[in-house]
Amino acid sequence: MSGTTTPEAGDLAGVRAAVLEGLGKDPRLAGEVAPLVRDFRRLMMTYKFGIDEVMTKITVLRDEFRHIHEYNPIEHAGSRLKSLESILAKARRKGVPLTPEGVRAQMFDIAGVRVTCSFVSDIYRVRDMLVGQRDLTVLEERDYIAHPKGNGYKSLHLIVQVPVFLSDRVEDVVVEIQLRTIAMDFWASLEHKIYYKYEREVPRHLTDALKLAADVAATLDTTMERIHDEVRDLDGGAETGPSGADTLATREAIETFIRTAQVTDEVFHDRRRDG
Ligand code: 0O2
Repeated sequence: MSGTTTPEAGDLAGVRAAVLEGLGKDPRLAGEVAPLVRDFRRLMMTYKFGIDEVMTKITVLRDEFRHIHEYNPIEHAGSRLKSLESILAKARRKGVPLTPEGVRAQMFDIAGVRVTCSFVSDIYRVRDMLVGQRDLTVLEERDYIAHPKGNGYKSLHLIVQVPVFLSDRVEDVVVEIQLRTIAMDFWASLEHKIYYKYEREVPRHLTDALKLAADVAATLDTTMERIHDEVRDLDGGAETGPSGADTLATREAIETFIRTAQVTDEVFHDRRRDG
């Protein structure tokens, strides 16, 4: 979720330039652009309100957890509104009509909210709390944790719809919520930077290394959650401390993590050396 901006209220020139760019800079279309610019600005504003609605929900959950419970599943929450330039570029790439209606009907990641959690189980916990809210409708769920992408990408994506109450109407706004662990987020940020640095043509040894790093990140997630569970059980008042099975499971998780990290490091160096 980078390279994105919120259009400023007075930034008409920027919006106009982006729309013209999206229309292929055809000077004959210049006269027709003004109403489109106005419609796009309005569209972007409603997406921003959609983000505000979802962020309020996340903030409420986070603050409530902070005050009432001893543990908070939400580490960090952020948002971004895709820039008009990115929207038009993606619309062109995917053959989406360059109209507010076309964009609204076929692009679901214009408004984005990202929630970072400590553990995988927290992701599903936050998901359940969100989808249980009656004014939030889930249109689609993409579970890239249960089914990671080929490059190693993991996250849980929810495409949701929230009502936004405007002065003269209620508009249902689509927002993409991405839920990740810290390790998944670390991986995705680096992969995203590399992807754009190489303009989508990433050298093979780097895609291989990223795939291996995704495995390490996944085992780190498992190990950290295992350790956390064992300590939580201890805090839960178990007088005898963690059971033998708990301790064994934690030890096995740590050993798996160390093995995965070692193998990954060796494979990465071998592949780099072999070109
Ligand atoms: P940015 O800069 O984050 O906004 P689709 O054609 O609908 O199947 P689409 O539209 O890519 O595919 O949807 P998907 O898979 O849900 O991806 C939407 C967003 O998820 C992306 O937005 C990224 O934020 C994130 N994402 C998905 N796949 C990857 C990946 O392989 N690596 C990383 N780092 N992020 C990913 P944008 O617009 O690509 O980027």
